[in-house]
Amino acid sequence: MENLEIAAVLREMADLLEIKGGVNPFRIRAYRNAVYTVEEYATPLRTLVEEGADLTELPSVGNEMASHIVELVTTGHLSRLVELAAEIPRSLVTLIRLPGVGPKKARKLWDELGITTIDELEAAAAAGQVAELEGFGEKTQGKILEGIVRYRARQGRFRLAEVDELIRPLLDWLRTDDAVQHVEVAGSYRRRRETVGDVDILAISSAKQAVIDRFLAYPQVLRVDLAGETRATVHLASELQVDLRVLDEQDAGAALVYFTGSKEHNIALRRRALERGLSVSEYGVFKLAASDGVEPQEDADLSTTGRELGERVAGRTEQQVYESLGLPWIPPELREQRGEIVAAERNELPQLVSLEDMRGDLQMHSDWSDGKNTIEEMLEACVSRGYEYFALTDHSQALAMTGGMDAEKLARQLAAIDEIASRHPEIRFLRSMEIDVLADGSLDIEDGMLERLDLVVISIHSRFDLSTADQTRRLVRAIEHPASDIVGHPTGRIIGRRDAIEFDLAEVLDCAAENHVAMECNAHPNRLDLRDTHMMEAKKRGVPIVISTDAHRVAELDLMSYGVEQARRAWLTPGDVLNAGPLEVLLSALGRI
Ligand code: DGT
Ligand code: CA
Ligand code: CA
Ligand code: ZN
Repeated sequence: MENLEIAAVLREMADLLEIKGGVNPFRIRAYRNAVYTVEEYATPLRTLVEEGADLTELPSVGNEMASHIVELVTTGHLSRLVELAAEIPRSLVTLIRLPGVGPKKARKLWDELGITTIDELEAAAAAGQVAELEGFGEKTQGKILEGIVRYRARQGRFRLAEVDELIRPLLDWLRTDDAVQHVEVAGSYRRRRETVGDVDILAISSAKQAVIDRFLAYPQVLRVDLAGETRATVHLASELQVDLRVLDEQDAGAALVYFTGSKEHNIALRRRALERGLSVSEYGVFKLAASDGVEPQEDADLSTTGRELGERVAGRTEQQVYESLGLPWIPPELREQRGEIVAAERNELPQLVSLEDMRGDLQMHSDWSDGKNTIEEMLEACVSRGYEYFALTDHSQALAMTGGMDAEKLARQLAAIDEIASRHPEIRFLRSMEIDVLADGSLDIEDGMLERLDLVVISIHSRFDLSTADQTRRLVRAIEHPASDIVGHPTGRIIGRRDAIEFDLAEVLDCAAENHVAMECNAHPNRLDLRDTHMMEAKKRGVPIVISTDAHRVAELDLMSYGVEQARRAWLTPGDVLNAGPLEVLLSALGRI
């Protein structure tokens, strides 16, 4: 069992205990803290269990949690959960994922209306029964109905980082088999889309059945949906669907192009091939028998073009496939039919930014607000990642639950920073802060303090519900503040959980360009905010982008790769990303020097 799956069981325990009610809050917290530890833990806990390590040495893991983890790893299930599920319907935990439904409300819905599932809740809310319950009301009922629509919309899609975590051990499992020559993941995963529907794995082997057998024997396979001679489809315990195709080496390039997609990109390639008297499919690029002027067909599979296939001209590598169509190789992140084929034809594909280009991280928190590490630990972690500069951005006071700083606390922090920075000349310490944009667009700290900062990040953390006009006005006013440099996670969305706030994107971007304010691409895989298409719009309007992790602990500094991947999907080059460049250029683009 993978860490993510162990964490999911412990989280379900905590949720069920909370819905049950009357449970000591410390017990529930013990589960939640353990969830955190397990999710964050870099190596699979099963290896610790196999080695007989003492799990209680892990942070927030006591005897009870340790024995739960051992039971899960060795048996695949948790008897306490089975017992609890006999008392409380497990499906109730899905209800508390909806906005406006906490554990107490879920319990009440079950007690009073017998609701145990989202479908039942939807029916009851649509019939107006939910509003009548004490403590609910019309507003909550409306919010619940909206939440259900959104819940359904995202169902079945996994965040990219979740997929990374689930799929890496499976790839290792396949790669250690002698029958497997090479494994590659295609599909939306390879295009680094922010969410992934299913995972498309391609394996090269001359012993196909052996590879299929190895795949089906993966311990996390929950059920087998299809098992053929060269392909199989399974669901993992996490409910993630994985397709495997086993290929001959000579077909690998063509298959990789085809299964990487996107579908729209494939269709455009196929049309281009037909115009050149060629046919492209997952099996290769072939000459078509003597052209008789048949019109290229828009969609249909190649086999249905009704023309004879001639000589095979490409298929072993992706490079060859593109070359046979008169194109340079196109990076997977660009294969979304957003102009990449035209750009490739003209040899105008962008030199995409890469992780190695990044010279600093411009949003992170320390234990002065809601971060878990000290300032110095964060600094040292930035040094060890080879950064030239970094910005420490603890919260302002409006975010009270984060220990946000008022002017007095900031003054103390600045003194502490002076002392730490003086001992670390190896990296440039940017004194910064993530300052709340209040509902009226003013900033959550005195102007006098802003002058003492090297860099000012402004973010919205409240009043997500303002009208489009008010939200636009709020952002414009904040961006126009002379101290503002970067808008943090500009749309505030949390993937699958909270929608983006509504504002006039064009107006806000134009205002940012005019005021030398950058937009952040928040690299946290739950946010990825701005998203790819918004960043393309920002680039078009001359707004600089920064990519920041918003790390709340040292390990999260490594989330930078997710931000970079989204920036690549937005066609950004190192020149478009301020923190991929030298500090002087960054500060000058922000009007600081
Ligand atoms: P997903 O799984 O929803 O995140 O998105 P993809 O892009 O991974 O889509 P998927 O898994 O349905 O198919 C993988 C690739 O296979 C897709 O990107 C392109 C190719 N493909 C699938 N269906 C078609 C099709 O009907 N026509 C063409 N030309 N290609 C297809
Ligand atoms: Ca897929
Ligand atoms: Ca698929
Ligand atoms: Zn924030």
